Amino acid sequence: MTFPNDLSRFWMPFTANRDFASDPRMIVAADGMYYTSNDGRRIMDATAGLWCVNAGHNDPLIVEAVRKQVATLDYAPHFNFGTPQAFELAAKLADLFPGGLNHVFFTNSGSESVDSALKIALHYHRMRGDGARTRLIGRERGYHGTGFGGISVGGIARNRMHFGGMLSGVDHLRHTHDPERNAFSRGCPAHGAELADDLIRIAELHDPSTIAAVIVEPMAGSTGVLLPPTGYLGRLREICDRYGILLIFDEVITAFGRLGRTSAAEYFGVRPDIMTIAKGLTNGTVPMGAVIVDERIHASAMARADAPIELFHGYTYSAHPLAVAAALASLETYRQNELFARADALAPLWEEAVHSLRGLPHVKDLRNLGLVGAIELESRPGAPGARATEAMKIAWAEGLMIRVTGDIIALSPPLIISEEEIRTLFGKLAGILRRLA
Ligand code: PXG
Repeated sequence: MTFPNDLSRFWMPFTANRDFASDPRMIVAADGMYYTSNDGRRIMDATAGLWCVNAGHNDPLIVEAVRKQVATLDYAPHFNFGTPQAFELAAKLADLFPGGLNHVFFTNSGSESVDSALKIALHYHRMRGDGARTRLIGRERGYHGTGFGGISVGGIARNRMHFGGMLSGVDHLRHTHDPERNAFSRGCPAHGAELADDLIRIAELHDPSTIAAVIVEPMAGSTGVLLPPTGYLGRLREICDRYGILLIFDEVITAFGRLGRTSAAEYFGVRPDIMTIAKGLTNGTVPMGAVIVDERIHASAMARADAPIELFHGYTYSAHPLAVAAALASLETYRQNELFARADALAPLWEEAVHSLRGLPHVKDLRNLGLVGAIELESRPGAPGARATEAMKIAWAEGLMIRVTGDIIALSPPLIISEEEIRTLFGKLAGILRRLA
């Protein structure tokens, strides 16, 4: 394997580029639960790539589907033309997701899904003659990708602070993290449902009739795994209904089995008006995202359009044939191997394993839900993030890929992980925590 000697040309995303170049972590192959590093080591993937490879790497069904597709139809436009498989995929997704979520708009990433969802929400109100509803509400610590729409409603300061004024008319709910009351909760924390009432404050402040939509991650991932307090999401739904506000669930990481169900909406029994998905849609194999909208939003666009084209929005690669092939095969693999049920069945063992780390050095909080785990560490004085970053580097050296954000280690393995691999993973993590300065 040739090794490039200039690592500065590729400006890496969300990475300490200079630090990486001084000690690169290079991946050259993958299979199932494991990567292969360029020096030939097997690395357990405890993060499903970036929360996307839910069926494990190089799943034979997906590989074969993409291989076949690329040799049959490499690309076709979906502006004014169609491919049968794209309609088939949309119908399958409509069947999979709850209730009235029945119409699918295809994108290429989570970020594009979020921007598309926000635009569809604004369009919906405008077409109904309720065009004063232009405000968008996000939540502190929310992550909705990196487009201008996503960072505007997003609530992670570092992702916003260097990028100017962003969208106007945006406000943010308080986040739900409350370690004083909820540290070391198993599953969803007991305290904090009342934080949903922050939407009442915001609605009354701005006049509810100016608010188009609220977007939240049902389980916040990127910020370091913050679980919704029991009852919180249902309460948010009720308040949205009271004020005529659309509720958008950003399910980019929660859809496709992460919580042991097809979606977090299904897991929590709360139905949004719009859902954004990506990642697990194609098992990470080919970039793809989608927005799934409620029946009445689609029907309204079709009935009230002011031009033959109902929505002036789309991407060159919306429903790209390779992505569609990868998505259809991913759904088939999830179904054949009953992977969502598998995640659900493993969740109790996973929870035990996560909480077995309690009492180890630096461990400030442990959180879990479905096949998601988070280990929050005490920060080193004056050096936030340094301790978890060191844990990530040691883990890599010991054959383990973990994800860190600030001083939180986030775990989200492929849903094919075995009980033995869960034990190995947490055994290694315990060793790393014991040695960490
Ligand atoms: N919404 C949510 C909820 C996400 O988690 C996006 C949108 C954006 O998706 P794209 O495909 O544009 O990246 C995401 C992405 C992490 C991590 O470490 C999470 C994401 C991406 C990279 C890292 O938690 N989520």
